[in-house]
Amino acid sequence: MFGFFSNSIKTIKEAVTNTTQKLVSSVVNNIAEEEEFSEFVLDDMEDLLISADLGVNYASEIVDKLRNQDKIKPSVVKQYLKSEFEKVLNDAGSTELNYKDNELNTYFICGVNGVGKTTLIGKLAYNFKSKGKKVIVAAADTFRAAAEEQLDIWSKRAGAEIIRHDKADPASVVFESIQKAKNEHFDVLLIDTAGRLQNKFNLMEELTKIKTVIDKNAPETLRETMLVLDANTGQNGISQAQVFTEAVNLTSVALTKLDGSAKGAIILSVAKELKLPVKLVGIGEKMEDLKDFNTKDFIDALFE
Ligand SMILES: Nc1nc2c(ncn2[C@@H]2O[C@H](COP(=O)(O)OP(=O)(O)OP(=O)(O)O)[C@@H](O)[C@H]2O)c(=O)[nH]1
Ligand SMILES: [Mg+2]
Repeated sequence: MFGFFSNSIKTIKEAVTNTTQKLVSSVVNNIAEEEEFSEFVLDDMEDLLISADLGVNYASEIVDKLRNQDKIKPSVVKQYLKSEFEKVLNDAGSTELNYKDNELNTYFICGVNGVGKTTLIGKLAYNFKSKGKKVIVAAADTFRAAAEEQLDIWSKRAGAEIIRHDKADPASVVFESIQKAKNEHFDVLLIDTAGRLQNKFNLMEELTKIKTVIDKNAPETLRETMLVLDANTGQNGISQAQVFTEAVNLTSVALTKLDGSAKGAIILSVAKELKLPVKLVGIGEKMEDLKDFNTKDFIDALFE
């Protein structure tokens, strides 16, 4: 286990309290005392899962497995959901953040506007720095001046270096950052990108250009192409992800704003629909509020 990002005093259990309520407690409370999985009970269960943001397809798949079988009774619905969710998360692949010692490790971070990309980069920079790593951030969101300023503040706070050129071409900022990171033997390069372009086509074109620069100049250093999703967007996040997958080859997801969200079921949808593991979770606005995602801890937190 990489184990870099577990310093926060807040726990995963606190962060998923509302999700637990919606996704597990409400189903168990409404279903567990029924005699059998009648059509009526199954419909009820499906509605509850959908309203917990599990996604229509996945909710109906779960319910279909319970139809016309006599082995599983409503009294064991909690255990059933637990093993179902565990399997889906395990099938999506390792949740460990890729990292190699004594090499440059590049993290390409993308996502739509406001999801928490720059904050995540600040948190990553801080966490890597506090483990003694040499960190540089590339301000490849040159779309709005305030974005670079914001990243500058985060990187100073974390003690990381930054490459920024107001209004420059994002791909050229990334190129320069890669050269510096390689020449000066940095351990970590974090690439912040724009979310707010006039339209999706422009954004995807820009990300594709950045990806090409990485592929040409430092393919062996790319550890994660990570999509940042805001937990509160729920199922909307899944369609966002599909667009990004077409532009860049995503390897993992960071889920932000899980604190207080009741839509943590998105983690299961990401695993199920996109076959991508969630590797990091944001549980607040502070530098320490970042956690490694771990399937066992998440399942334990959901099911006590
Ligand atoms: N509660 C909470 N707030 C968060 C978390 N992560 C980010 N935020 C807040 O979300 C807002 C947007 O964060 P940014 O990091 O600026 O998002 P961004 O994706 O870089 O946005 P653009 O650059 O506009 O695309 C800020 O107010 C952050 O403080 C989190 O894990 N929990
Ligand atoms: Mg930003």
